[in-house]
Amino acid sequence: MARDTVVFDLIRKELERQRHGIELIASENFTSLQVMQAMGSVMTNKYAEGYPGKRYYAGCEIVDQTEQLAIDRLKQVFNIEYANVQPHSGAQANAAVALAVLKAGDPTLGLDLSMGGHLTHGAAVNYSGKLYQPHFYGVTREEGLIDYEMMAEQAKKHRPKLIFCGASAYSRDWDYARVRQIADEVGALVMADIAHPAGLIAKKLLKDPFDHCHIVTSTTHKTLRGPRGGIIMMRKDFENPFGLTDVKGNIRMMSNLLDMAVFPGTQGGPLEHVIAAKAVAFGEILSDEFTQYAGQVVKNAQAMAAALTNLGYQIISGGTDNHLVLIDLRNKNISGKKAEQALVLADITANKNMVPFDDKSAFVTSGIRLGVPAVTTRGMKENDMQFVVNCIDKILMNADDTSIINAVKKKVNAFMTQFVLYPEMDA
Ligand code: DSN
Repeated sequence: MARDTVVFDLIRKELERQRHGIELIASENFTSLQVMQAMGSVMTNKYAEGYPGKRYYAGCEIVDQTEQLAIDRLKQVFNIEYANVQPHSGAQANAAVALAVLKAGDPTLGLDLSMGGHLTHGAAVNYSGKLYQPHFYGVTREEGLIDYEMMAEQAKKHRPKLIFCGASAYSRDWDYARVRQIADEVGALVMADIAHPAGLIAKKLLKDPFDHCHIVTSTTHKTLRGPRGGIIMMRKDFENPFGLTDVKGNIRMMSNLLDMAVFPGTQGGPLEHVIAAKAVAFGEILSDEFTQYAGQVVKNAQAMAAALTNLGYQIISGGTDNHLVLIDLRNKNISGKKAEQALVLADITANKNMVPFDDKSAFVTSGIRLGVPAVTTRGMKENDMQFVVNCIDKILMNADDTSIINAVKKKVNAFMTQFVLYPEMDA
């Protein structure tokens, strides 16, 4: 077969883009080379419907071992008793949980998307908003903190079967004990979606959701720095407090219900090449090097928040406990859309984001979300955050000035040469 130069040329260009730019999308990161090597391996050739030791295809002896290794390592990472590593993504993990614990039309309660919530926690355009009956809580107008009073009121009013906690644009930690208390009062299960802060939770830099939440889901490619994918976890695999049943009406352990909801419930053959890469990433997370990395992520986010605040930027909730900040740009007279577009011209990648009580649409927005997991992987430390913030400020204050944007872009590209990315790979 002739080499597909068209596709590989695009891959080379993407490598160059990643090398030259400052990556501040809070949900992105750079995996290790060995994670990508596992992903780009012969494991992609294998069909393996089922689970280790219980497959519908022959020849699964080796993929059984990599999948079991991924499960065992993930259990060690979070000190848990149940893990399913097959979900293709965070959305797939959440769909499987919903299928396992909800019936069509059941009420749910989650953080409103416009307040920093996740699409799969009940948004009207998502399956979670179409198949179930979603209700929402938000953040407080004054502090920008999760409004647990509202959560409790909504729970009493709508009696959800499942309460989601977790966010995609929230810079503070969660009171999981409070969420569980609210859920217990109305007979709901709690699912924490830790896709964003999972790597920090793994290293005990944030509160542990497993003590209070029945089920925990995550992606594997954000702060966990693994391949793109999803996971479902529980600290104990026997909890089924509400006697949930399988399709035949049999009460089953929650672990069985979740496994069945992933396969055959919502997925067919697992991506064994991605699962092998997850195993590699989970092994990396167990290392001291990752402990240092996670600590540096928090330090960098706090340094970035301080530098932004010094320049008059309004950070929702006034600061950060995790890896990101959400900035309300209204006092700077620039929309999130315009900010995103101007920054990318200078090779700084970030995403526009609605802020709580936003008066602009999701396509325009008043805010921008900045995250540091990727630049921390590149090797940036606290003192580098001032340079990054100065570049952002220069762009946002001169968003229509092409010559200033070009000058900043040159500085950005020169700055990034010191943070080598994938030196083993050809340009
Ligand atoms: N869309 C992902 C994010 O950027 O946060 C997950 O919600």
